[in-house]
Amino acid sequence: MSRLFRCLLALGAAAVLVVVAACGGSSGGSKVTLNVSVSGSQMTPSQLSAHLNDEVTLTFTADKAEEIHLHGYDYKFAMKPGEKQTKTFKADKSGHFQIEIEDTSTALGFFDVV
Ligand SMILES: [Cu+2]
Repeated sequence: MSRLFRCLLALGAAAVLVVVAACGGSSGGSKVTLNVSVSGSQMTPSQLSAHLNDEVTLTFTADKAEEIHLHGYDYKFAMKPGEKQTKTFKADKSGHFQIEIEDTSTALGFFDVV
């Protein structure tokens, strides 16, 4: 293998790394809309996700009067049957956060920020 060829290979690998880093950096900061419905102990969809620094608009509807708690961000949604509750926030904490019906500690699903 010639020195020139090895050098070109190294440059190619470096270029790939730069592109990957650029894509990773631009994945946050988008607007993400999550519409979630809760029926009994079922949340649909049950797995929510966003990228770090996305602007998330999270809207819940529920079939009962209950408090829905998003752990980690510690947001509480006071639900009434059929009424929407919305919160818009910046996903500035990464992690795997549980969503539950607070009064009964019923696990509904997760909000992942990656
Ligand atoms: Cu809770």
